[in-house]
Amino acid sequence: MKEDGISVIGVIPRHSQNNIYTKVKMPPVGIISVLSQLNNFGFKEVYAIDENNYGGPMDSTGMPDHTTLQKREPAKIAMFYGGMSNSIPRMFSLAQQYKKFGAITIAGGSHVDALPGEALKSGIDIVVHGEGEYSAQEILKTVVIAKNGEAYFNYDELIKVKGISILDENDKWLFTGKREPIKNLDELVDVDLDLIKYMEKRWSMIPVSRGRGCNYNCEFCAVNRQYGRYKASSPKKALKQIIRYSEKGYRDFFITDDNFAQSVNEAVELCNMIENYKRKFNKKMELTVQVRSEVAENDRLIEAMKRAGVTNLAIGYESPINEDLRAMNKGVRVEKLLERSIKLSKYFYLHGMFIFGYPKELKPTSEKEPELTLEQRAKLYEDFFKKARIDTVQVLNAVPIPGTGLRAKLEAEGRLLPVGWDKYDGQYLCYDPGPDVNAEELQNIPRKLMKKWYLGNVMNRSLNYGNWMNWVYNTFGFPALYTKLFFHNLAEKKKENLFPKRNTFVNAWGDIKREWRNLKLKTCGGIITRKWLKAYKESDYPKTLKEYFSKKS
Ligand code: B12
Ligand code: SF4
Repeated sequence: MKEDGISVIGVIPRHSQNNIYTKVKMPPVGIISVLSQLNNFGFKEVYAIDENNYGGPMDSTGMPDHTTLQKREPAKIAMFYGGMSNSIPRMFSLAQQYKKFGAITIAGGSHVDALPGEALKSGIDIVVHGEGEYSAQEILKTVVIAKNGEAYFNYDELIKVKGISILDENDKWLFTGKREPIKNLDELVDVDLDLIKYMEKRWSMIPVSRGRGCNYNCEFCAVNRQYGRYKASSPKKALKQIIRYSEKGYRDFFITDDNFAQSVNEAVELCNMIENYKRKFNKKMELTVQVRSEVAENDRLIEAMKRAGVTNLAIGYESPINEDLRAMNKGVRVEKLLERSIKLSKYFYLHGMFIFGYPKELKPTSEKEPELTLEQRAKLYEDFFKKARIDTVQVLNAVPIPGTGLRAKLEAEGRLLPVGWDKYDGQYLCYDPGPDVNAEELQNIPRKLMKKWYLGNVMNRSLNYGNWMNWVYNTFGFPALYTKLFFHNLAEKKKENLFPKRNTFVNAWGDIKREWRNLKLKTCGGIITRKWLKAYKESDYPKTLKEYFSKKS
């Protein structure tokens, strides 16, 4: 930290707590990457706080106390992560607070990228579209520091910066024009997570961002629209980041790319590098990656991932119904999803992400076809979880995220419900499903599915509270469990000629580990699910939903 000059704060606003990932402490890398590029700008201090992992001073409402933070280290530039819609109300209230402190407020991320006008009216001075690293550098070059220490930007210079939105002299929205995407991600300064101060806990996982964008274009997703086709930094750069944090004692890593295997050769190269590093320095490491099910088609990649220490795959299955997958433009069929998932389950733990009741276009009565009921759909989901051998599941309502084709469609049809951004976390229905679907039932089924998965059926929830029976069985029935799994694997091995090969002895141990792991996660998931259900019941949302539809009818 320098003695004089002005300071810059980056803020990751508190997001919804109704999420299966609530307990996972991991910062979004995008804003930290932006801040990491500001090293040589002569600022007194550049630092960040993550309100989702925060142990600093608190205010009387139990939220991070920015007034005290400002007293400790006044920041004249406040940068906000605006990529998560459910944290947007918090971001706006912080931006207004920072404006009162006299700071220039800047935000980037997929939400503000899609809705700059809203942000500019809610306390944000500058919205950065797309990738923020070079735009932020250029913006900050236009900042002028007055003799009294106040900071403001040079408007004439600012409007020359491409890829930003501001309000012009007449308070009208002004977009400065499209910016070219960053060509060489290797040239960026490495992401420095140490910029984040006042942490409450060590990170659960270290996020490593190698690539951006996606070659698919699912209707409900903002990625392709924000970034376009996939591009990535070199495997060497990602390895450097992994080594840096491995040397700080971290063992769990999360590759944040939407599809780790988008470029198979580079994914294999990175895996080989990680394997070599682990072997050479005798390091233990576990990696979680997000992939599409197509990864099952490539044995060379599966083998490399296994050897590198990839243990968890997060897969967006989305739906076990072909009609839904087609409407989403997911580019896969259920039969393939199932076949691939069964294969992948033999090598990895699978986390399945699902959307329930995907909204269809409203059709005139004459064109309507008979549809599955919501109950029938729910049953298909439950069957699929089991058949696809998924370890942990997440079932959400479809969220009309800003910047997606889904939102554009629902908006054009006048089907967006008047709910706040805080409800955009997948736990709440945010759109009108149309006259043939019971909105209340549609709202409740995803949570029922989660409840059943993590807490069991009614009988299980009362008799086997906290899964105590399973804990007892796993602990004392250990030899029986091992023998059962050993013979099960032996029989499977005879039936299937799997490649990469699996060792029956080792795999029985692996399966026992899986039983323990899943039991632990189910028990934790059960606690989180109970909390949500309680929070939901106590919230005003069920009433809002009822009132909206009764008024409409
Ligand atoms: C990794 C990831 C996760 C991880 C980790 C999250 C984390 N802490 O990073 C996990 C799995 C936990 C997760 C969970 C969820 N996620 Co998520 N996630 C992602 C993913 C795939 C990558 C994020 C990332 O690292 N991107 C790479 C960086 C480099 O890009 P970036 O963040 O966009 O940042 C760049 C620019 O936006 C800009 N920028 C960003 N901030 C700022 C700030 C300033 C000041 C400036 C100048 C520029 C700037 O510059 C950056 C660098 O170029 C994104 C999709 C995506 N590709 O972005 C979804 C995404 C962010 N997730 C999304 C969602 C919805 C969720 C969930 C709510 C899903 C759910 N219902 O469970 C949960 C919420 C978790 C929670 N607790 O609230 C949505 C958010 C959309 C929205 N408007 O709300 C996204 C965009 C995916 C989508 N569906 O379209 N997620
Ligand atoms: S959901 Fe996944 S596969 Fe589909 S566009 Fe988004 S990132 Fe790509």
